[in-house]
Amino acid sequence: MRFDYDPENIFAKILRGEIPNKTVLETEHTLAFEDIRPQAPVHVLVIPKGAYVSQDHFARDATDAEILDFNRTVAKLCETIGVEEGFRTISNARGHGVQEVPHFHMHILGGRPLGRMLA
Ligand code: D5M
Repeated sequence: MRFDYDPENIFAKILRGEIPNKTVLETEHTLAFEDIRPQAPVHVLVIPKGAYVSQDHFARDATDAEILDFNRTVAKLCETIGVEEGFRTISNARGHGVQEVPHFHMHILGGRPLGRMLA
């Protein structure tokens, strides 16, 4: 598993339009789409369009406009995808975080009581 940016990763292919996705919301800098293996009734992935591997790299290297756009998109999603009663955001990073796709993504999960989970 590599953790430098791999332009052949599956989300880069989605951003280039090479493979389909179920888009929920798209903005100038951000794309949100349904997770292909949903873990809850609502399971949306939010990704920046820029080539950032993980949340720490995004927060460190992205422009203010990208960071604002990403966060406002998350807020908009939380008002529109059916998680008014609560949700969980998760972003896995690198090996110990068991990150599968090396393009920063935030999971938004909801639509049912999620239970207590910190690890
Ligand atoms: O999780 C990566 C997540 O990405 C995992 O929940 C499945 C999802 N995934 C993988 N391929 C696709 C495609 N093609 N469309 C939608 N969702 C996908 P993580 O462990 O956080 O890296």
